[in-house]
Amino acid sequence: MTHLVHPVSKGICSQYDADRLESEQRRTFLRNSALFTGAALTASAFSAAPASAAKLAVSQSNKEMGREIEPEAYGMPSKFESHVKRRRTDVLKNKQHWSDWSMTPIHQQPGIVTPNGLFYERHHAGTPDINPDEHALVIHGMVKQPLKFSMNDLMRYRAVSNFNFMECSGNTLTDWQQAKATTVQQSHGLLSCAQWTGVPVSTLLDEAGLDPAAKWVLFEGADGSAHARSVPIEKCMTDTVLAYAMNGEMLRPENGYPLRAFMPGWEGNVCVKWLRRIKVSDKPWHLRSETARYTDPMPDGKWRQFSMIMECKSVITRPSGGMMLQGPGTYEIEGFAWSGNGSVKAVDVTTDGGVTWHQADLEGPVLDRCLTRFRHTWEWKGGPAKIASRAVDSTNYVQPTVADIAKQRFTSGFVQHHNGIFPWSVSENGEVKNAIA
Ligand SMILES: Nc1nc2c(c(=O)[nH]1)N[C@H]1C(S)=C(S)[C@@H](COP(=O)(O)O)O[C@H]1N2
Ligand SMILES: [Mo]
Repeated sequence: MTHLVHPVSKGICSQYDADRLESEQRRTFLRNSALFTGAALTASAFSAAPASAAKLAVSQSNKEMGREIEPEAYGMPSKFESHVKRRRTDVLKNKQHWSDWSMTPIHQQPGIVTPNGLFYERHHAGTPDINPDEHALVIHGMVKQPLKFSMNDLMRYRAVSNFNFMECSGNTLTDWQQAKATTVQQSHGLLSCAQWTGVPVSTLLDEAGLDPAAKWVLFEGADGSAHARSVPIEKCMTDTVLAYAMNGEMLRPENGYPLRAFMPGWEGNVCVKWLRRIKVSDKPWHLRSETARYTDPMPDGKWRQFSMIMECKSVITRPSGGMMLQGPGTYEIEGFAWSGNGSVKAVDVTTDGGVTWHQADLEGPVLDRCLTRFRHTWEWKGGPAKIASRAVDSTNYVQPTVADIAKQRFTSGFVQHHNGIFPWSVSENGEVKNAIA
């Protein structure tokens, strides 16, 4: 008989989770209660323990009053989940606290929504603390009537709410030619997904009255870097939102409170935080962030500018780097797929290094320019294996390998827009490692 092992039999989140294993001792009671739940939920496919072993003693918490409630506080996650947090990369060493990346633990995220406290962060000059009562947004340049809005003004307009991923164009950039990141949080954690609420910028541009010659729009932030980007007018008139809320609450200061630009499917860098100014023009500005940075080197020595779209990509989040498989048996391979050009049409999974591919199941909802979960059940026989996923989007674009990308553009050094297929190796003893090269 195959030795069946399933995540729910050893811990609620993941039996492979290194962070969780570290502090396993403290959590014996949690594991015991999970054992029962797991067996009950998955009895047919993954019996965790025979019914006789699941005899449930009355727990101590049944015999006493619980902790006093805090009826008027902001709710926080369980103290037993404190290992689930954003992290810096281990690959790049950083000695200051103003410009950095703070990465989402995507391997610990069930469903498609990233909680606000775990949403990735990228700052160029720290976080300003802006009082919304004093904040103003100005629209000027090639418009009939320049306009100035307070936050109260903005919140009187009809808002939209959409689920969309956001990804930094630098996501995965440490791992083009060599395996550097040890976990999927480090290799793919500049990626998150939220329901964004705000006012379509087209509403405000229409009100200001666009000059017929208008072609580009500047978005500028109120932070110490005065971060700014030029965006084509078409993107503004179709789906750009001036977001003030995500996942049902106002933005956190770190994500741009009280107002940011959000451009579905485009690189995080154009989603200017702490937005204070929108200027309309007939040409782009060619700012530092559009010449020295956020451009892509091409083989002919030229640099590609304004490569805003985050193309179709996917990654297996479980099992992934740093995890351990606990012996041969049935494993649920899962991960995320997404595309800045539309929705995810299909995801294939290989467990033999790309010799054969199997179509994975997509977990609903499958939304436009949104994280989409995929799942594939795998019988691990115990030998060395190489697992990877490959996504196809609604335009029929197929996620490329790094070798495919290298045929079109430069891929060594800290180059952006790495959407290549990302393999993990599984060794005979169950250790999972980055296998990009
Ligand atoms: N004003 C301002 N906007 C900004 C940035 C910044 O440093 N300042 N960083 C950009 C980058 S590179 C990214 S990837 C996203 C990150 O947004 P987040 O921190 O909410 O995840 O914001 C963009 N907008
Ligand atoms: Mo970014």
